[in-house]
Amino acid sequence: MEREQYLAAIKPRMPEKRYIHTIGVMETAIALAQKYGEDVKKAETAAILHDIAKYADIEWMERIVRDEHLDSRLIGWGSELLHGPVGAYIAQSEFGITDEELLNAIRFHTTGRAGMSRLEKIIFVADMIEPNRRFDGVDRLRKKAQKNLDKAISACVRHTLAFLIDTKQPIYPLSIECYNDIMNREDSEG
Ligand code: DGI
Ligand code: FE
Ligand code: FE
Repeated sequence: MEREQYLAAIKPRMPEKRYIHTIGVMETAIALAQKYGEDVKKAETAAILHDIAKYADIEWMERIVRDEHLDSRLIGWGSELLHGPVGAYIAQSEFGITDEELLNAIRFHTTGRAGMSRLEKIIFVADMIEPNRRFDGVDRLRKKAQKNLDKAISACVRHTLAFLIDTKQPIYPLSIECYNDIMNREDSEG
């Protein structure tokens, strides 16, 4: 499927604001893919579909987790944690996407995970720094993304975890594994 077809498919599934965010993620992901030598088309498609499940019914999403044997730890965590894994399921079942790299970029876009691929990092970072995002520190993250993808993902993951701790929210196991993996790599790189 082409860009315009994917965009037409997601538009009715989300409010205008989320659609504008998605366009921002798409443009940012394409630019990062070009900069870091990643498949531009894959980055484009993953970005367009990354939040497709954001407004899906939570009971339906939990049913998908059970029926499709997704990560069973997801039950009870709510739509913020469900929409990535369920989004990957929709990409596969409704849009016929079979590329595991592309599906993983959608699946892990909220939490990250240990051993993220370049495409996963690009989608995670693009989601945080797209032009419509406004929060303290976003400009520093945007500058890092222009310089070094590994430094950018490190800063983005640390920013998310610091925010979760500040706002007293529980941290999903994959988010912690992602953080530990990045810190261990930085340690071994000196
Ligand atoms: O869907 P978006 O709003 O574009 O962004 P997202 O999918 O990266 O994140 C959605 C929300 O999930 C965001 O408010 C941060 C939150 N989040 C990310 N990791 C965790 C988390 N929430 C909890 N409770 N635990 C996590 O580990
Ligand atoms: Fe999301
Ligand atoms: Fe998003």
